[in-house]
Amino acid sequence: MVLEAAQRLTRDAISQCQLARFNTVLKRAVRSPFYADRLGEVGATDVPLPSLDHVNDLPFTTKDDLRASYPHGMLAVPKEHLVRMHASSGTTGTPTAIFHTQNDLNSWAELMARCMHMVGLRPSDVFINMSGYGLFTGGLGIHNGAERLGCLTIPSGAGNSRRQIKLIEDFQATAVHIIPSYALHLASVISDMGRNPADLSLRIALIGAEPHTDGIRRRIEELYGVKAYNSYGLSEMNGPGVAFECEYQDGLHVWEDAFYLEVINPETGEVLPDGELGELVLTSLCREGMPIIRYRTRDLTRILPEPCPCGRVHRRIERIAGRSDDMMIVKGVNIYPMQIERVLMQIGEVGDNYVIERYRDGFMDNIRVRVEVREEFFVEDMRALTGLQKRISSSLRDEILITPKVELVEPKSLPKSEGKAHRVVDLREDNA
Ligand code: DLL
Repeated sequence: MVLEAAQRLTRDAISQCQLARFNTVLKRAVRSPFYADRLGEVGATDVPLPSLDHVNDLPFTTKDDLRASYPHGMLAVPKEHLVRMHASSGTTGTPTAIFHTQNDLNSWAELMARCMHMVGLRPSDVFINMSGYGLFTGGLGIHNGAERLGCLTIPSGAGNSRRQIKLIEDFQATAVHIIPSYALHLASVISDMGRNPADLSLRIALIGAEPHTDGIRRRIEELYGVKAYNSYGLSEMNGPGVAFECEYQDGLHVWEDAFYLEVINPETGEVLPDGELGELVLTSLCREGMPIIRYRTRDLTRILPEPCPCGRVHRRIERIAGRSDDMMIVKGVNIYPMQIERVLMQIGEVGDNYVIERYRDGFMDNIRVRVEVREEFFVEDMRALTGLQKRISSSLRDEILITPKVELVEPKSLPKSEGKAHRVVDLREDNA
């Protein structure tokens, strides 16, 4: 019941609790060396915000700030109050560490359980978490939510596809958490075993942790005969459990009693009105151990202004269009990998994996899109393949305004990672 009530908070209740919680979080944050300085600079260390309109006066926090204050500069409590640390999934540069108290973990599990409840998971479900455990928050974060909801929770972890399939079958799993690119790979392993993924007992898939298009979601739904719900989060804001699709699968509700939500113009920092595309900025409203204020996620999205037909008033964001740092400039045109995926997924012959290679062509940057073709279309008829290649090129040109090189490759020939997919490979000399 508590889970249901939290989803159904009224707008008034959300606004009231946001202001109170924002001020509590500010009070906690100034106990950390980082925010004592940062908030001190704008004179915001001991005066509560009179209204949420004043959030705008507070400085942003960036990934570089987290790196510079690594490991303990943002701690707002004594170390003995902490019970868990996670780290973000970045592979380059100084890592970032995020710390949690027991209360932080409890509220995270509650939020995660709320997401799962929203899409219809119940204690009667058998839930398999195919996320990597360890520092990645998709493991323990999702796990604790599922247990909090009361599901039988199987921590199978990433990879080892045959064992995953056996676990689903032996325990008649009804729900799964799985990274979208791995869901497609697992389906092909099941098909290779001469089986149909749709014959498994699954009814719900929670998919997230990496950018993906609605086309990929539809493929997953068709392959497994499930409803697949987009799940968004980031380590800096706990991990999964920040925003989640409801039964209408049209945008992700951000739990606004726990996160203060803004979308800004990434160039100017100006807050944009609902409906405009920009960079998502989040403030954790419930954190004790390591509050983070106005965090620039670098994820691009917009707040959907229309009310959701489900009646929940926690505002929705559109699925993530890309990251500001994923943008490629090719022949003067700005291109995001998700634009390319959207086009590819509309072409029936295109298989489940692709990679975008950036390379130097004389003095210019260019891109090559290597695309797996579905088994049944990968025929020896050169004419058919050349026709397909031309069709992909021209559809891409319509979307991204330049004509990239397109190379068709055999099914299952492109590298596959067990974690988040690496869709863009940079082959330019100075980046090799
Ligand atoms: O990926 C948390 C998570 C785990 C979310 C499991 C959902 C499920 P990080 O490793 O810190 O945390 O990576 C966060 O991944 O800023 C986005 O760029 C991207 N991302 C996460 N979920 C989505 C999504 C976890 N549903 C970064 N769609 C974020 C698009 C996503 N991008």
